[in-house]
Amino acid sequence: MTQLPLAFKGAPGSPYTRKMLALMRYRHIPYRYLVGAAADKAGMPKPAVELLPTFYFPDRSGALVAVTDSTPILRRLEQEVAGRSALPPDPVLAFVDALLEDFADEWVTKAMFHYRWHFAPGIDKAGGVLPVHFLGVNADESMLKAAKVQFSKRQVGRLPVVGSNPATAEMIEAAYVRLLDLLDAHLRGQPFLMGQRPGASDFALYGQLSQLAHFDPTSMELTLQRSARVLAWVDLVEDLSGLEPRDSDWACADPIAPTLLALLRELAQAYVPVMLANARAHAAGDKELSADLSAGRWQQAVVPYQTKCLRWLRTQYAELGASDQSRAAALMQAAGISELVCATL
Ligand SMILES: N[C@@H](CCC(=O)N[C@@H](CS)C(=O)NCC(=O)O)C(=O)O
Repeated sequence: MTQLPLAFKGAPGSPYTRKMLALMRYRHIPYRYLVGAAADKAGMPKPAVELLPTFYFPDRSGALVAVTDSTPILRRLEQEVAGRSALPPDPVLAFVDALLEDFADEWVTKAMFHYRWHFAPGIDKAGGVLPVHFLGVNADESMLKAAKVQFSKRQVGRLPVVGSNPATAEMIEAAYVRLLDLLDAHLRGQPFLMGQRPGASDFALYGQLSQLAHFDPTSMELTLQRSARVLAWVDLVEDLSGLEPRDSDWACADPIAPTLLALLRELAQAYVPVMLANARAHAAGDKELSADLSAGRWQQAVVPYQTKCLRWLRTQYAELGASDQSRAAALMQAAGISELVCATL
């Protein structure tokens, strides 16, 4: 059983940290937020791959174990802490929620990384601010200056790893603008992706937008120009501790709201073809993937972790009962994204 308050390591500039913080505030899960170096100073264990956030859960003997990956952790917290669930009870809506959660985590994050490390004002701001989160506000100025140079260089160097390069930059930016418009249209009808109460996908999207709309200067300005509504939504999802959700507040999966279907259609533009191309390239032992999108050719390094994400989604789909699976299949078809679960790799 989870020991509360739940300790975890994170940082304000990490979209997945922000996803989990907002989730825990909404779910009334008490937590201990160990920012930057605090976890190491407290002697917390290290995970196999150091990622933010890292959660510390007790094993059977009570010893703390470091655990990463927000998506399975969110589900583990549903098992261990009751009430105020962020997972829809209708299995078809839960599948839609998982799809949109993964889209935010694995696709929208490309926009987040691109806007942060592609444009000079973004590099300057992130390079200046983010190291302070780790080194402390009272860190020595010369140390911060050196960290700024070193950290920015490392992150800019990772742009191609997440898929931002001269050929894809325009595609990423156009996709972000489309997302803002789709989200704006949806939020005119209901306050969350999942209806009158938030689901996992709301927190995942919030996590990425906490940076895109509120930190990185180029995307901040763009977000405000395009939709003050989306910007305000991010402010609100940050702390939903006062929302009193009811069972009847979940969205309906059939018929699905036209604005939610429009968002699912967006997944066909790049997320689905890139996830499939990634899995195929990984299975073939290739290091690079390429996918022909309607906007042009997408090329980037293979991301092995995303083959795991695809597998999770396919398992969730395969485990749907027969009638739920045909409801989900009809939805996927209407959105033009059936391949995600049907294509043989
Ligand atoms: N799949 C992970 C992703 C976590 C992740 O990528 N975190 C980033 C920061 S937002 C990180 O720690 N990157 C490692 C690094 O920068 O070295 C999750 O859902 O939590």
